[in-house]
Amino acid sequence: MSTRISLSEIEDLKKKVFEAARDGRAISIFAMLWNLDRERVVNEVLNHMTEALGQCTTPLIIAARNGEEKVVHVLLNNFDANIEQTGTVRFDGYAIEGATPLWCAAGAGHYNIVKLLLDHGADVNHATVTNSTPLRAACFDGRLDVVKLLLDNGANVSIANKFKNTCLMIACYKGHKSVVEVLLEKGADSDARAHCGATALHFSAECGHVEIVEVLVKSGASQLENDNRMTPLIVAAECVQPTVVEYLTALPVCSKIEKINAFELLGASFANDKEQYDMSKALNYLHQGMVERFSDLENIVEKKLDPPVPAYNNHIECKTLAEFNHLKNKTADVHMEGLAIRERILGKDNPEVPHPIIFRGAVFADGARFDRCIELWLHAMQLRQLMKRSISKDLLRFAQVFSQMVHLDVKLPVKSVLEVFQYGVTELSYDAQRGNENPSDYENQQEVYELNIHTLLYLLVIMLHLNIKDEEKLTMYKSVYRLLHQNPQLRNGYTLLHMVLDCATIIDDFHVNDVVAFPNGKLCKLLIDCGANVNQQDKLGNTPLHVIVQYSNPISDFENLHKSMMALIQAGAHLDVCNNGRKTALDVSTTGVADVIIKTNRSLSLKCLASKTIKKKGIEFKGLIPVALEEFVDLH
Ligand SMILES: *[C@@H]1O[C@H](CO)[C@@H](O)[C@H](O)[C@H]1NC(C)=O
Ligand SMILES: *[C@@H]1O[C@H](CO)[C@@H](O)[C@H](O)[C@H]1NC(C)=O
Ligand SMILES: CC(=O)N[C@H]1CO[C@H](CO)[C@@H](O)[C@@H]1O
Repeated sequence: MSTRISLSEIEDLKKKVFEAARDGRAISIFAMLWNLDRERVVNEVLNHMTEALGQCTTPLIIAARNGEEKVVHVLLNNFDANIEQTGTVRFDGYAIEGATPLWCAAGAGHYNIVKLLLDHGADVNHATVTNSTPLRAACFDGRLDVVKLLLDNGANVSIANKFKNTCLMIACYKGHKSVVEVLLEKGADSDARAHCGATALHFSAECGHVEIVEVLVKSGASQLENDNRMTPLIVAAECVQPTVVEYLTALPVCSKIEKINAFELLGASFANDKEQYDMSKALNYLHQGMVERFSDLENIVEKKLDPPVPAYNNHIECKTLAEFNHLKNKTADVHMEGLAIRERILGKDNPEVPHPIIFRGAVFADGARFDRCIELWLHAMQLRQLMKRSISKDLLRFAQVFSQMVHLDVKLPVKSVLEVFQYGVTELSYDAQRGNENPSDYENQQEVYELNIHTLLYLLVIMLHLNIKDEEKLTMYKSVYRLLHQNPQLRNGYTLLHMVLDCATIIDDFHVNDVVAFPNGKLCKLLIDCGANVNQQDKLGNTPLHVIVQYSNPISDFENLHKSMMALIQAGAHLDVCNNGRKTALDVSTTGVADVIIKTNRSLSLKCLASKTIKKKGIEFKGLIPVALEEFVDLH
């Protein structure tokens, strides 16, 4: 049976059926659809994707996601909805692309709907775009009943997501012990490795789920190393998980040296952890480590030390119980002992080494010991850049602490400020490389790149506060030149000069905005002195001069306005460059003050006048004059 229906009625129907499915009104759906043409109308309505709240779903998917069992029932039984449709749904703030109704019901823990879908023949292993199966969704959620149901219906425990992260790993990470047990019974491979080389044991050790660690070990899981050469035991010690360390070190397979390393690393981590700082536990485990070294006087395990690290106050680790007892009362030395131990055991190249160094530095900064803070942060930043890891956050952190120092009138260490700036300039060139190596991540890369450009500008403003000697000035100019040479630009084509002259340039609001403000005439001059191109146009064709003449604070901040404009004009900024809207700087100037400065300084060269006329009259010139001149004419 079918009745005629217009296109606009179909559109209306799509909306109404979707809303009814979302809200669980099964009878309405039946009433709306039952006498319509199946082939033409019903299929179209039920396959229609509706976008709402960051999700993109069909009626069946939204009903499964929301747990509307009756709706699912009607859509499957009465209208034969396509059970393998996929859409985008949100779970825990993440957008999941390519999710089937079954995936949604499993992830949201709607047992009856999972059953219904399976009974109707849903593909139990239909994975999302990132290769997450319905079983993985259920493991994440920790719903044992759903997990069992899926497994009984042929779910494959071995399918990993695109990061090679298995169902077992996610259950271990989230701490769902009974799910872990069932997965193991069904033959999940406990030694499978994720992309980072980690096994299920690493994930449970990291999170301190000691009962799961025990289940895994008893089921025969191996203690493998991840890509950072860390065993699950070392991961537990680094993540400050004492119960896991105690359990794993008590196992007969744990060798003496593994035990020593684990105790020392755990103690060292307790001494410098942001969340779990605990001096008495730190001393307790450091002591255990030392006792272990001397537990067999026939076979004493001596410490083999690396050269001392200057940032750690050149601290030398204690090698005997006597030295340890001497160290015990000197809290500050225990902190440095901890940092030295972590670097020795984990290795300089380990990405986990820097974060406690940063924490310790921050504590020094809070106590106004800026010198120690800077030494530690420089060390952490060096370790990161050595391994070509991003130092974006480190740079910003430095800009913040330097700003705080300027604000508090604490003398800035010239050498360190220049050093940080140089690291920043190098980082910017690495950003460009990273962009080329990984074009699929363009948006994120560009975001970080632009953040780094901003941070470098903050550092430049801070450098203007330095009491700088002549030979250091040369170093500074060279670094600024090296920066300009990379021609850093924002997505809108803004150069450093545009940014320095725009009062809308974003300024970090943690201390930095106490010290940094734009426009900044002094910095404008510095950039120009170091070779900045005063006529470079942004994507809208605006030159730096176009930007500064629109400054809305020309009276109260006359000094910056005037200094900037004079610097631009004296450096040869063409007053008559047109932007994409064919407007010169004078045309877009919003204040009389800027007008006056331009007019009193206007002395158009003959070359400029000629170019203006050529463009105005539309005279042919391409190919008729030297290429260098063509560009010049084009500016006008
Ligand atoms: C389960 O998935 C794994 C990994 O994709 C595959 O190698 C294996 O053949 C699958 N098992 C079955 C029974 O389909
Ligand atoms: C270490 O501190 C304890 C109390 O915390 C104190 O009794 C002891 O005398 C101190 N030892 C040294 C060598 O300062
Ligand atoms: C070169 C030149 O004409 N400079 C003038 C620019 O305008 C300022 C006033 O804003 C004058 O003081 C300069 O002499």
